[in-house]
Amino acid sequence: MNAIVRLVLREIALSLREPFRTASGSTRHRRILLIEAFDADGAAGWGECVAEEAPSYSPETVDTARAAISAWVAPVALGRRFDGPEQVGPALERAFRGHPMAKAAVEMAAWDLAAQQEGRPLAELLGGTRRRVEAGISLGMQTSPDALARQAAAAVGEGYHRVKIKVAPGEDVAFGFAARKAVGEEFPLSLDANAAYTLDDLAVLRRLDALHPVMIEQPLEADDLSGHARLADSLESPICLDESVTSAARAADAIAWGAAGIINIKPGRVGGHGAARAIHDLAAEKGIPVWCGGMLESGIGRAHNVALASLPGFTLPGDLSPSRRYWKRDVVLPEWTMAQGCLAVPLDRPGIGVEVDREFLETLTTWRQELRPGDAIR
Ligand code: OSB
Ligand code: MG
Repeated sequence: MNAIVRLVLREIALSLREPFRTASGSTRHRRILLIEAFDADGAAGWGECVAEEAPSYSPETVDTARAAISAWVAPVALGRRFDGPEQVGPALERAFRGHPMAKAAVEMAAWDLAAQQEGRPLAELLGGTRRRVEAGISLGMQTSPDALARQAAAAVGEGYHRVKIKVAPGEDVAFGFAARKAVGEEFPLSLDANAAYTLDDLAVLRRLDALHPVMIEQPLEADDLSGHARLADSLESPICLDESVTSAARAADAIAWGAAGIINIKPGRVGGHGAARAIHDLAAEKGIPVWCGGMLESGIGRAHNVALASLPGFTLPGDLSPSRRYWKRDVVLPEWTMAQGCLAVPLDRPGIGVEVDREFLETLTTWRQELRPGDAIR
């Protein structure tokens, strides 16, 4: 691929239609860090950083990612000859430790850029085989079980292939029962605890298990692989890991430990498409189903997720909802839409397959920085 000669970092402010509450906090107004990677011919690739404002879901934040990209990621990516985008992730891994979300934002922009340079859809470059991907919805925590039940029933009516609800100690059993009743006995319902429980909560986790969810996502803290392995032995429901899986190496450990019956792959969490693909390949080899998670992304991050989810091992519906579920107006054209509970993989256009609405983006931009080879900002 042609070298990246300029990076434009930008932060935008984008408000969700409704606050999204999980065990790790509530979000209404998102600060989203976007990356644009240019080559010398003016071709551009887009990336989106999934870090949130506060270090609740992960240790990284929008501000740490901004700093890490300016000081450490950009100098590795800029001006360097890479044979292909698959070399960008390993170069970043060798260069410095941690900061997978900061690395992923630039790595993914490099994948889009490479796809643009080749005039091929990103999904195809990644090895995708699906023309459409099944959508699931992740419902934020509600003030009452009735309110959650209404949302869950509406989601089934809209055609989603899976409904996930957020649970936390004290807001779990009654909400879970209400959701199960609303979606019906056979419908794929899943529970996501965002690391809110401990092994001392086994009694309540057993009551949630009795709802026969398709999985219980990240019940215990991120670092606790052995705890998840013990829990997997105590419950019927498969345990899915999200926060715990920050790299391909960690995914390998989780599988070897018996800590992950299912893996939620978010390319933006694990260091980018290269690592996401490695986890996909390993999971397929070990017979572990995977699905593509989400982080309340704009249409740009969503495009990357859709492209990844088109790979053959993504056999379960992802947290991939259409634009209007999140935003009054998305930053891409066309916006992401859902038909028969699926998002179409844009295979008729190069790169991420959607156009960034630059005019609208300018009105949302709160901070901007340009980086060229040689100007690491420390
Ligand atoms: O745990 O999967 C999660 C959103 C932000 C941070 C973490 C998570 C989520 C979601 C929403 O569940 C998924 C989406 O629709 O983007
Ligand atoms: Mg999760």
